Amino acid sequence: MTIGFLPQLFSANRRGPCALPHLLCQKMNTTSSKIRVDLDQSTGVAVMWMQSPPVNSLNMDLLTEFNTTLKNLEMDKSCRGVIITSSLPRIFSAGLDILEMYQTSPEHCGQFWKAVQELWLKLYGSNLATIAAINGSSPAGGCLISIACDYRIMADNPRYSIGLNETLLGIVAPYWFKDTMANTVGHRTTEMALGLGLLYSAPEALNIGLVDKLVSEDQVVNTATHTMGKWLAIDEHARQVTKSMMRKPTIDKLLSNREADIHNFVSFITKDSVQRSLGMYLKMLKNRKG
Ligand code: CO8
Repeated sequence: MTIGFLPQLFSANRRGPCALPHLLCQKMNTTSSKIRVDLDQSTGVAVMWMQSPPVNSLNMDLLTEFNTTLKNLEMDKSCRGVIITSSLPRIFSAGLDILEMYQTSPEHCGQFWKAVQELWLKLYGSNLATIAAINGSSPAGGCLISIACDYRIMADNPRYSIGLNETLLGIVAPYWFKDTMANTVGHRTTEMALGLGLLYSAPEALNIGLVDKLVSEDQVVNTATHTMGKWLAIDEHARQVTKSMMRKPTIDKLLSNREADIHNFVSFITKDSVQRSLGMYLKMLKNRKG
């Protein structure tokens, strides 16, 4: 992971004029094995490309790199906004990697859940302006990443879907998934969406406000970059305080309850009945192929 050098490189000119040679100042491309970052220093906008084939499922490695990347960008004062997208065709993210929760030890499940919490806490509470450029399907944890951002732009393709479909796997979205969804689309829509495990097509997602804009597939990242300009035109302090005012109560609920949430997750996910459901779901995914 090479992003780690960014803060040192840019620390001398945080939010100030660039003292480095012109070309070096304008664009920084950094690549770890699962995330590529393109930071345009002239605009302060970074694009985080998830690149973990086949489906960007959030396993320990991707979660860890995601969290480190976001932390480094957050500390890098030359960065003011982040666009999150996928470099894989047709998939934004398949959500949490089910194999991390299936037939693994309670200790492993606990560490995994802590990393999932960390991702949400960092992203939902980020001081940066954040936009999800959803260029493919985005179930469950993929949807969580999207709704944790400030704004969502999705590819206008009815084959792509987005939603919190946990109940379809026989599992229950935790309260902070539910709260993030309710903060986005309202209580009643969330109740139906979670209860039925609904995955919305892109046009349906726009209709209920789960995403904010649909554009053609090849324009998703460009439009996100253009839209980011609007967010960055707002006074930074005013934007950050407003965001915190809207999100802090939801974040505080988990922060004051993190260990209990991990404990609840581990005791739920390791139940025999839940493990059976996950096993059946994995089998269904494999059979669907044939
Ligand atoms: N985890 C692990 N493996 C996965 C996942 C996943 N989430 N999604 C897909 N895969 C695997 C498939 O099994 C397949 O493996 P293999 O090649 O070995 O057969 C491979 O990835 C490719 O998958 P597909 O062939 O299905 O690829 P497609 O391009 O046809 O479809 C989709 C891509 C639409 C993403 C499809 O794979 C899909 O629907 N995946 C399942 C998505 C899903 O339901 N995710 C939910 C994960 S749970 C979660 O995020 C929140 C959990 C909260 C827990 C709370 C508990 C208290």
